[in-house]
Amino acid sequence: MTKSEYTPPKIWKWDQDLGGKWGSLNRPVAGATHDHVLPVGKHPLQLYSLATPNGVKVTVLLEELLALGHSGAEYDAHLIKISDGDQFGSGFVAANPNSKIPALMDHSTPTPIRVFESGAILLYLAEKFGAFVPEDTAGRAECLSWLFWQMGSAPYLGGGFGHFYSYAPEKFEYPIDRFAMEVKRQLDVLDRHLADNEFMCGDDYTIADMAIWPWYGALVANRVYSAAEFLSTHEYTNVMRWNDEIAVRPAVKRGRIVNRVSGRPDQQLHERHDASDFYTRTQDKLEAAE
Ligand SMILES: N[C@@H](CCC(=O)N[C@@H](CS)C(=O)NCC(=O)O)C(=O)O
Repeated sequence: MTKSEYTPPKIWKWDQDLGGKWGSLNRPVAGATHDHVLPVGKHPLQLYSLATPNGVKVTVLLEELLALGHSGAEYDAHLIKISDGDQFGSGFVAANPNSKIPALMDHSTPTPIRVFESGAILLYLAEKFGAFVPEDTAGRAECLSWLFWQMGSAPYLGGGFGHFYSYAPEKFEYPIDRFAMEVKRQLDVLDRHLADNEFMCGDDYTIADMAIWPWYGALVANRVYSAAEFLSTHEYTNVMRWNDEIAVRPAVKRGRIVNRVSGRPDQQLHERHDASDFYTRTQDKLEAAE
């Protein structure tokens, strides 16, 4: 049932503030709005990010690589505040012309390499260190299929369901219904698969889990959009089991607090420049020292 009608004009025109949580931030054009040189820390890898689900994917992988002993995965994680428009600074746009976190610069190569899009960053790092992506053809095909499933599916969860359920200036029945249905279908895809598989690609934890967990794990754990009850996420018992299994990994616990600027102070590490920062520079410690 359509509750309100909108007749689109002949030519769409940009209203500078669409309303809602992100309505005044985005523009219908790309490119930088201001000059800003990105900081560069001491480590080979420089990450420019924020602890949204897309950002967490990368910090979890970096912490997992370090936990495996890959010292070349040491990184500086610089905070990009998207609500302040940091993603439109000239330095960030040079790292990612799409102006979205996360963006990675690899300074370990003769000429620094930029990588943007979280899926591309996961694959780049997994290949660089030969970890968390299967080497055999069949295993690799399965892993990349789920990795790209996430890249194609999560925009329906975030940009579709999450936007209209949480961020839009008003609640509209049609888009909430449409995207709730799609998100429940996606949860069922995951649930059926995880009934027969410990992780997304079988027995081994891979970049496919690292890509999917920050979105769909957070959804069933009610950490995004406060929608667990609305979507009856407790019914997806295999997704819940998989979420719990991943959530307790020490590297995941570290990765998910990097570049986090909300929630409990001890769960916020605004910037990470050294492994010791987890013990000395979380917000609770910084506030106590003031
Ligand atoms: N497909 C991209 C999506 C990245 C993305 O949407 N990032 C959001 C935060 S989760 C962002 O930077 N938004 C800022 C904006 O829209 O201006 C990826 O996976 O890296």
